[in-house]
Amino acid sequence: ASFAVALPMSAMAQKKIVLGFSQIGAESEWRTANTNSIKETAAKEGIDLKFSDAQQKQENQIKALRSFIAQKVDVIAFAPVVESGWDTVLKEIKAAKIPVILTDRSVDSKDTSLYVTFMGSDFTEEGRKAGRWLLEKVKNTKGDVNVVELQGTVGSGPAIDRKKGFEEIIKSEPRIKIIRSQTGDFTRAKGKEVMEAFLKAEGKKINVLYAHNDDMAIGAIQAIEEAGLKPVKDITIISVDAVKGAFEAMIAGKMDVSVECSPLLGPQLMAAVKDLVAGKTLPRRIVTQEGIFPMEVAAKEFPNRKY
Ligand code: GYE
Repeated sequence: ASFAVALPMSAMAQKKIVLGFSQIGAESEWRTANTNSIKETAAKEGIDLKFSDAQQKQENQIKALRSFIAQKVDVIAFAPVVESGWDTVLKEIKAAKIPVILTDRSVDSKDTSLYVTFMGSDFTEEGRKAGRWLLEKVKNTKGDVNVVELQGTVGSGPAIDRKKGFEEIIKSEPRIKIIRSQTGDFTRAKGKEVMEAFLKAEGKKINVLYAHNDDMAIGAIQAIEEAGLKPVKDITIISVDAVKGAFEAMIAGKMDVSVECSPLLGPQLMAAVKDLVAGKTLPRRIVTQEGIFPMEVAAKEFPNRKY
């Protein structure tokens, strides 16, 4: 008879929260660290994670979200690859009464009741940090400062905002001009390819590379070296993310600076999921705390880096 009581109780205690998570893909070092953070924390916190990788395609994400509705998960979280085009599926999720947490990137939906919170970085501020670093760098120099820009995925929050924040700051110094700007889709291969085209078109006119992430910057550094030029010395390299690859490049003297964007969202996400299931109210916006790392501090900071 004692079993009859013990079994249902332990079964209840073991009822795990089910979280459906739709990830963008595996396009960068940042993304891999983000995925690892989410998987590790879910396991540690005893959350049953249904993880789906969309390979940088919105249509795959929408399919994954619909399958989470069909599976009746407790909470849905996702990192939207682009900002637009989510209203229909978000309305379906709302009708199924499943709460939604946006992680990393946001959506442009006018109806903000379609999600509970947006958790991630302030990409505009990251762009401003990159711009302020450049202003400081050129303040005692003369002549044109020709910048080429490698943008992230077209239509994505970080690409739109990192461009906007950077431009907002550099417009106070008319010598700084963006002479070419194109997407490298946040990948090394594309970053290298587009930088090769920039070099072919503009050659030695290029003074600065502003890349929206480290992977594209690292690809571009290869292109610069293959063209017989020296990164840092001939072309100033400014990037965003501050992943290990960027620290290695800075320590090797090949990158000037990387603005930090933390991918370690797992702990905050799992805490938010638990709070939601416990009926607590979440803040509408949860911002990640971040810094900026110039090459002078890279060797000292490297041992403290977790991604
Ligand atoms: O900067 C880039 C990644 O959305 C903040 O996506 C993220 C960006 C990150 O591919 O490396």
